[in-house]
Amino acid sequence: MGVSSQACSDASVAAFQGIFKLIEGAHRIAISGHTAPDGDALGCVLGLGLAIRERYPEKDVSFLLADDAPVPRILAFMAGADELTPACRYQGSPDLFISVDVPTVERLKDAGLVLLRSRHVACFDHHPARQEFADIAVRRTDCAACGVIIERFLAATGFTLTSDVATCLLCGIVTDTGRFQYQNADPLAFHVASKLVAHGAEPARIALEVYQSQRLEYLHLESVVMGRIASLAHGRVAYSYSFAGDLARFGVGMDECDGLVDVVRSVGGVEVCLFLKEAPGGGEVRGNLRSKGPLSVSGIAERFGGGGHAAAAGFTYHGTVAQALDEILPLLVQLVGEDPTGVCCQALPDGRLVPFRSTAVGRTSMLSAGNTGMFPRP
Ligand SMILES: [Mn+2]
Repeated sequence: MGVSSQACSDASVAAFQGIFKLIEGAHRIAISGHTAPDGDALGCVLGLGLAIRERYPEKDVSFLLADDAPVPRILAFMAGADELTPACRYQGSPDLFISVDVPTVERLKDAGLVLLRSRHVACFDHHPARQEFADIAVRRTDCAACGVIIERFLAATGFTLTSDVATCLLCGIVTDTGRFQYQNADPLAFHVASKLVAHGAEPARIALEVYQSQRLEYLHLESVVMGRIASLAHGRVAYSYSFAGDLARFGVGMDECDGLVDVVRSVGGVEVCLFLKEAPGGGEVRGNLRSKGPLSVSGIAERFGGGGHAAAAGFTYHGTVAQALDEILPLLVQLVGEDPTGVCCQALPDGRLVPFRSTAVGRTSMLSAGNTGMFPRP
């Protein structure tokens, strides 16, 4: 049995047909992805939305943004991106609201209010959810990207894949698999990507726009984040961070910083890593967790009210970067199976937050010469 037939021969088919009927029966349709949208969220809003418009030009299809914020610069190349509207400015009450790449209503932010005004709600997603919020949901945590699910849906229900639709969906798959480098890059992800390229998706354009179009200011911020990378638990845990002042100094927005966790992830020998970015004004810190192997970081994200996948999860922490490190570093050390007792961080005079292990008699630096940022082996 081929990859494509496998993926269509399950319970999703009934849900696909159910959502297809909802689309056919709706005149006004609104589609939204999650807050702080990434390539998969926006690629699915636009890919699905453009496909519906192509097939049903008479329907009124709106592309919504969960936040009242501009479209991330590196994702604005996708067809239809200029029509994305902040949900808070959308006044309609749709016949159908379609949520893509969103595990909880909270992650829909302002679009959650549009959902409440909608007659029917459909959901396509690949995140685990605590509670289902749609009339019909296709939730496939085994899929690398929501873009994979949307392509399966369009193929199963007879939609035309234009090159614009294909590029949007491929952008979701490329970004959610880290350019097919993460553990989720499975045969189905490659199969669907191959199909999308056959339908006119442009991988080189996606690579150019998303990965080769950084602003110099962003790269300078990245160099600061690189300079702060510290490791502990014998190099198996790594972290770095940016302060609100860094973003202000370099003129970089929060939405530009999604790739910074990959800089921390790239350190050899690291099994799990953390990147923290302080929101403007302080008091709130966004955390990104990654696992490079079999360990799951989603449980730690959930402890702080967030969530995600085993290999990639996020959360929002209320407090300072240093407080967040003090709470989360012991959990990461424990996750890799080492002793988390007394693990915390210490601010050096230059502002760097280095790993530390406090003892009963007081704080003892673990930063001995030749062992910078790493706990000595017992
Ligand atoms: Mn996704």
